[in-house]
Amino acid sequence: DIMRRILPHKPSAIRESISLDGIWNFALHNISFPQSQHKINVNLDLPLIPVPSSYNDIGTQRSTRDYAGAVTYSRTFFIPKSWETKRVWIRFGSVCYSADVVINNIHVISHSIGHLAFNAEITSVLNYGGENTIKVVVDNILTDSTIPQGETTILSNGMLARAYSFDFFDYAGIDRSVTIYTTSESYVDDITIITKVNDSIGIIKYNVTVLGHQQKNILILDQNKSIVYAVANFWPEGEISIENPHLWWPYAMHENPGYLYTFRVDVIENDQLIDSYEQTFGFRDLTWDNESFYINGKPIYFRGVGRHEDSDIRGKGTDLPLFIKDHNLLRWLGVNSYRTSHYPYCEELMDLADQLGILIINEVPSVNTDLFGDDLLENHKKAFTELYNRDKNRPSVVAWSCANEPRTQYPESGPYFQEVIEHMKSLDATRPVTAAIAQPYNVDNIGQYLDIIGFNRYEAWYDNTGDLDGITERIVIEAQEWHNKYNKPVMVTEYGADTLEGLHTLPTFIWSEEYQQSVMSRYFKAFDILRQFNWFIGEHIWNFADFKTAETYVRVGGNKKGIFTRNRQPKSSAFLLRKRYWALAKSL
Ligand code: GCB
Repeated sequence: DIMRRILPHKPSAIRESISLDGIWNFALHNISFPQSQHKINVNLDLPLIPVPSSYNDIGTQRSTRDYAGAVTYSRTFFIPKSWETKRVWIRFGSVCYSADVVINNIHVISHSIGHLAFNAEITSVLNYGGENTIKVVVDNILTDSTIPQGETTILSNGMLARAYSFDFFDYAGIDRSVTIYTTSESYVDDITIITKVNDSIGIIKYNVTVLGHQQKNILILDQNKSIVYAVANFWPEGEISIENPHLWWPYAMHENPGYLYTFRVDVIENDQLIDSYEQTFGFRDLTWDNESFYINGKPIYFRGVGRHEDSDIRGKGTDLPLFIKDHNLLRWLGVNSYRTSHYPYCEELMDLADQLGILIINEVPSVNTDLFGDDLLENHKKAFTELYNRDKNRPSVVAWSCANEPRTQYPESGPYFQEVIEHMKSLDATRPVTAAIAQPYNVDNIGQYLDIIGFNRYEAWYDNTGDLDGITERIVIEAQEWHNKYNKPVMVTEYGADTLEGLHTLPTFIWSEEYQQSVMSRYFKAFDILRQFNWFIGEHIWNFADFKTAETYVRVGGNKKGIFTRNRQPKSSAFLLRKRYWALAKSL
C-alpha cells in the first residue's frame, strides 16, 4: 500500500537523505538532439534539464515547449556504503503528468497524476558504496479520463499536440523536489491527527502506524520546542488532552497566527532510538452550518485570491525565492486565504500556509470536469485520496474543493459529484467540501451535495462586457439565488478583468488599469451589501498574478487578470485591494 507512506522526508536524528535536485539529462522521445554544433536552423538546446522545473520554457524550440508525449529524465547518483543496513526510499513531490521510475534498470514505481507526491521503497535495487542510475519517463498526455481532462490532435507538420479547455499552460516535467532518504527497518509509516477544542481543553485524536513492534513514545512540543506532553508505549491510536492550548488562528485575526505544535513519535529498540518523526499540527476548531463557517467559534470571512503555480522560465517548478516573495505580497495585501486553483500546490507552500495562518481551500486537479465516465470518476476519487493523505494534518486546509468549473449543467454531473463528495466525506468528516462553479444556479446539479457554494462570475467581462453599472445588482441577486436554492454558505471564488499593466484610459475602457479597478469597486459594493448576511462568507479575486496560458487569441501573452504582473510587480488594482483587505481585517 504505497500511497499511505506519503509522509514527506523530514530531517531527524535518525533519517538521512540525499537530494536529487540538480541538472538531469533530458531527451524528447520523438525528437533527436543535433549531432552538429556548427549549424543554425537546428535545435541547439542542451540535452539537459533542471529539477525541479517544468521543461517547457527552458529551451528555444516550439517543439519542446509544446511537446506532447513521453520524455526521459536521467542521471546518476551515489549511495553511501553505510546505508546498507537501512531501508531506502525515493519520494517525488510531483511529476506532471505521469511517471515511470527505473533505478539501475529495475522498474520501481509508476504514478499518474500531476501535483501530488508519490514514493517507493528502493532498498533492494540500490548499489551501496557505488554509483546508481535513475531514469524517469514522464508523459504529459491527458485524456477523457485523466484528472484534469485533455486530448491530443495532430498538427500539419505531423507532430502530436495537446489540446485542453482549462485556462493555464499545461506545464510538464519533474516540477518538485526528488529526495532519497533512509529509515530503519522499523519506522513511522503514517500519522493522522485530528484536533478538537472544548472550552479550554485541546483534544488530539491520533492514529500512528509504526512498522515493527518496538516501544513507541509520543512527545508533544510547543512552538518553542518545549515538551508539553509525553507518553511512553502508546497504542496505535488514542486521545491526548492539553489544557489551555495555543489556538491556530488565521493571519491578522490574532497577534500570533499560525501557532504550530509538534507531534513527535520516537521508536525505541533495546534502549536505542531507531526512528523519530516530527509532524506539525494546530489546534483549531472548524465548524460550519447552513448559515456560516467558523474557526474557533468565530465566523470567518474569506478575503483572498485565486492563484497559480506559475512563473517565467521554470513554469510550475518549485522556486523558493518566488514562494517567499509571494508570501510577502500576500501579507502586504492582507489576505487571510487562497484557493489552490486548480490543483494541489507544492508542500513547501503548504508549510508556509500552516506557519503563517493562511486559510487554504485545497482543490483537487479537476478543471472543467466533463463527460463523467466511470474511469474519470475512479481517478477523481483517487486524486482526492492522494490529496487527503498528503495534507490531512494541515491546520491551514479548511476546505476541500472537488473541482473548478465542472460542467454542472449536465444531469450526469449530479450523481458523479455526489459520489466524489461522499468519497471525500468518508475520508474526512472534519472539513467542508466546496466547488468553484461557473454555471448559473438555475441549471446547477451539484450544489445540494456541497457544504459551501463557491461561484465564479465575470460580470462586465465575459458577461455584459463594459456594463460596469450592472455588476453590483447582478452579483447581489445571484448570491442570494444560490443561497435560496441550497440554503448553504456562499462565496465568490472568482471575479476579475484582464488588465495590461501600464494601459491607462479615461473614461475607463476594458483592458486598462482603470477598468480593472472599476470592476473591483462595483464588486466590493456587492460584497458589502452581501456581508450583512452571515451566509455570505467570502471573496476571492482572480488572480493574484498574471500567468501563462495555452496559445489562444483571447490571451495576450497569457491571462492578465493578475493584480500583480507575472513578475510580481503591482498594477494599481493591488493598492485598491490592499486598502479593502486591511480595512476588512480591522473591522472583523
Ligand atoms: C475561470 C476559470 C479560470 C480562468 C478564468 C478566466 O472561470 O476558473 O481558470 O483563468 O475564468 O480568466 O477566464
